[in-house]
Amino acid sequence: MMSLTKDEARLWVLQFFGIINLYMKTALITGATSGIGKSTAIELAKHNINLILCGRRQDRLDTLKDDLSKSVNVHTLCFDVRDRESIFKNIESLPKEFSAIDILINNAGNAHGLDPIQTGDLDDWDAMIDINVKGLLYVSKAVIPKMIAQKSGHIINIGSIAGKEVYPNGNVYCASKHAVDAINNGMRIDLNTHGIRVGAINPGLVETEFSNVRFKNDTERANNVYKGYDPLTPKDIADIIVFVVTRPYHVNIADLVVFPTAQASAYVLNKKL
Ligand code: NDP
Ligand code: 8X3
Repeated sequence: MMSLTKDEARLWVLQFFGIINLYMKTALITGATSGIGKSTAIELAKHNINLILCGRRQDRLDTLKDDLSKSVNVHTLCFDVRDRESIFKNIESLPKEFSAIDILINNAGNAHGLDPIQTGDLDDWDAMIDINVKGLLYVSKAVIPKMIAQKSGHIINIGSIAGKEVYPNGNVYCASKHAVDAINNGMRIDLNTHGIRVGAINPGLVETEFSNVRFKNDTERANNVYKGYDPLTPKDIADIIVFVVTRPYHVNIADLVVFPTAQASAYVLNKKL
């Protein structure tokens, strides 16, 4: 028989009778299958926040759902953020208990390639603009009307130091994250009168699958990115997200840059190799 801790059992009883659900918030996280998004799901679950986990890899969503359902209600949505029809269809047909979204974490995204502008790959450029910029906009467009109707909500956009500075060969990835920076500021202004909080977290180097994607599964090159210093971990960012979403309603953390201690800017890194 499945064994539950005393706290898990108490939570289960409250959820079963629908008591606690009235007070529990729900967060939708894009890119929950890996790295920062996955860690954020794990940390938010520890704070009794129900979860809508999104990504393209259903097997990973299922495994995470199995783990986290022990403590909170979890629903999964499998879509590509480039597919706007699928996004709207999935978000509009959420089961009733997940339809009020209190927190949106716009996290899905990646870099594709690291090449000078003159030799950059057009497919990589399309991927970065379509996923990091247009994908974030589509998901936001599907969720914001719900938040406006509720007269509350909290949107956290995962930007990057690449959205504050441009580094060699970062051209289009940096452009996509500069766009996220502008969208974050624009959203906060436009949603101001609706009582919706909007803020960005802009990490420096975090060890995730990010570099594997950027270097198209060249594992050695990807691993080298994180050698010779202590990079941030996905949990470091997830802990900050927990801090941001647990501030009292009158506090909105609008824009935050977070580096590992060894990093001083997008391209100043104290590596000891
Ligand atoms: P990972 O590669 O570990 O995770 C990326 C996540 O995005 C995955 O869950 C992936 O899910 C999802 N994703 C990617 N493309 C799509 C798509 N087309 N449709 C739906 N989901 C997609 O990287 P990180 O955790 O590091 O990245 C998360 C965010 O943090 C990104 O926005 C990244 O730019 C940003 N960031 C990362 C930093 C770092 O150093 N790692 C630093 C600064 C910012 P799936 O493949 O299942 O769809
Ligand atoms: C990810 C961090 O420095 O590779 O956004 O752009 S960096």
